[in-house]
Amino acid sequence: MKLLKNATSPFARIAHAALIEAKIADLEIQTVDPWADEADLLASNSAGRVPCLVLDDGTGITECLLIATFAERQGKGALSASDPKSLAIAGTGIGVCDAAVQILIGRRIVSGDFADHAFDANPIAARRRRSVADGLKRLDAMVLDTPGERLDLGTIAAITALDYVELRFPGAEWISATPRLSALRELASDRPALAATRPPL
Ligand SMILES: N[C@@H](CCC(=O)N[C@@H](CS)C(=O)NCC(=O)O)C(=O)O
Repeated sequence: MKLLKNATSPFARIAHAALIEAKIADLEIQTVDPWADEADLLASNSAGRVPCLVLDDGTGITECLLIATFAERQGKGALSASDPKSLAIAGTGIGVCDAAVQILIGRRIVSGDFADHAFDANPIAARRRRSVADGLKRLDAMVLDTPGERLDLGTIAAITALDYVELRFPGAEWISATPRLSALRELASDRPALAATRPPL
């Protein structure tokens, strides 16, 4: 099977990390640009977004949490993705990623360029910043002190959220420190699911 992804999408990272943690064999990775209307991506995902998992029979599974659900079932328990606390953390982590991505997309809608921050003055941008900041605070209170022997979906999503926010909003003064989540990230840093999917600096 083949995962269509790019290097920076937090959703693609969650899907990829879940597939690695679930020990899915013969996983091919195809890097695509979700903003370029690439034919391979549009053929498997009408929304034209990453991630998209294409099975050997051509079935396309979109949405990172659905891919994680598939990974959990295929992996026969190697990925823990159904414990209620882990699901609560995963949902909060995805909420942070979603709000952060929406700020980037807002910038692109307003000025056509991620680097132009005109959108950031919009009240919707302020709401999304609040979601990011409050979500990270909540994750900091919720996450495990140490990663389990196998990473669970909540831990994957929480660390992905922190890495993505730091990538997109380096040094932002509206984001508080996250000592527990940062410590968990450090402890889990060499786990293949995280190390092999880390976004570029
Ligand atoms: N809800 C989706 C979100 C996927 C998504 O928004 N991916 C972004 C990259 S971070 C994308 O492909 N954007 C291209 C576009 O919106 O056209 C998921 O959980 O997988």
